[in-house]
Amino acid sequence: MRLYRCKTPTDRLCPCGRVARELKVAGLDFETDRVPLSAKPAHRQVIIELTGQPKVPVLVEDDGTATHDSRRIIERIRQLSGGEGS
Ligand SMILES: N[C@@H](CCC(=O)N[C@@H](CS)C(=O)NCC(=O)O)C(=O)O
Repeated sequence: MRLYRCKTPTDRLCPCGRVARELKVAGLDFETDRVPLSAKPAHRQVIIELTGQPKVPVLVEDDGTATHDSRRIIERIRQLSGGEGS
């Protein structure tokens, strides 16, 4: 799976980092794609195409399922890792 996230260089400061931490704790393999700021919508075209909105984090599973909003992504990670909500 692939995590689209912002350029904040730590996992401690923002929703993207929160999701990255959760993926690591769950032990799920993922690739990271850091996207530029959404101030220029063209920079987030791939995100808009995937989710209809410009914000990251966005998690794309291997079957193409895309989830946005960190709270929803964290619920999904817990389902995928067999935890709460599965
Ligand atoms: N409620 C959203 C907030 C997402 C959010 O604000 N993401 C930031 C990056 S951490 C963003 O895309 N900001 C706009 C930008 O980077 O231009 C969530 O929890 O996922």
